[in-house]
Amino acid sequence: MSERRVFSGIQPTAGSFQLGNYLGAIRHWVRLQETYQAFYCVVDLHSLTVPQDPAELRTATMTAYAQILAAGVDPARSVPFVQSHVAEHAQLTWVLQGLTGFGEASRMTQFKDKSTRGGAESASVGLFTYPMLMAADILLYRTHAVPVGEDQRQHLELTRDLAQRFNSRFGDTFVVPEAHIVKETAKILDLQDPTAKMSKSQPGGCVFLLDPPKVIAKKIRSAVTDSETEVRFDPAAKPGVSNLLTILAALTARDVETVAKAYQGSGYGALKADAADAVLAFAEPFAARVRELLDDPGELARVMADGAARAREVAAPVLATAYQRVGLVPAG
Ligand code: AQP
Repeated sequence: MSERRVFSGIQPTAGSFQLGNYLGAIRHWVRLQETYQAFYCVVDLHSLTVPQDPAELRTATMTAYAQILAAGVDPARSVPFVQSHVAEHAQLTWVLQGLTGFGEASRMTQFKDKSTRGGAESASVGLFTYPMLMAADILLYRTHAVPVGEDQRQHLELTRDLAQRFNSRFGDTFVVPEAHIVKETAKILDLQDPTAKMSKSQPGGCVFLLDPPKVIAKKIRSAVTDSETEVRFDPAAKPGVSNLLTILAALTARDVETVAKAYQGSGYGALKADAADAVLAFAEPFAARVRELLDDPGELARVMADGAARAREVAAPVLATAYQRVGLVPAG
């Protein structure tokens, strides 16, 4: 097994992962566990940066964990765990907050977007310090590569800056991680507004993988395209059609140009129908596997606890080193 490590996380805030989460991130998690020491995390603490119903959050966390396993993350090949089970994440965050400039954090576009959506005054301080928690997640595992979608690139840059800053002030402690962004699927677009990324907070144009098959198929069949009829991969001029081609190509393991050629002369209807079929061919067995895992909560909790214990084995000594280097006196 390689000494190189990969880390990534996903929020449990919706009842179901959306297609962008799967294509942009989790699919790559599954692949990378074959060649890296892999740590994958349901980042429940990140979800607390916006209001949550406690019972819903508990259910969403169990469901998110089941979805990671159902997607192919294998506890025998990787370490899947829940962020709040490893207290070191919150502890290192505090140290990193002390190293982050207020102006630097203010430039994070995700904070600007999310805080303006609900009114800047009502945005939590947690939403502001979200990227430092993400940096702590990654740095605790001395991570080399972080598979994420394009929307996380800026947070990754901040993580790299914080690692370098810490290392140069206090001595070499953290690995400076690289973003692992697979260009083709880095930004799956909203089906109703193909200028925006697919996102659970815009449910109209978002495919939730655990939704009933009919709902999924209908959303894809009614995807916004354009007033032409020619199927062509041209993200700038034809974002809706190109998005459908990207989805279909990724799910059928083909090159996007090859897929586009197959629809020359056949119009948008056939493309939409095949994209819907491809999504369902993944989503239906995925949902069945999620249900199976959730039907045995005792076993799921056991796997979770095992993941947390293995994560802590790596995170605890890294946190202890960081605490010691910044001058905190050890407890005993
Ligand atoms: N549309 C997308 N295309 C490609 N990758 C995406 N990711 C999210 N949306 C897309 C990637 O999924 C991983 C998990 O992201 P997250 O935990 O930040 O999920 P999220 O932000 O809760 O997902 P949403 O739907 O995007 O939520 P909101 O509406 O809150 O913004 C990450 O690697 C992310 O890049």
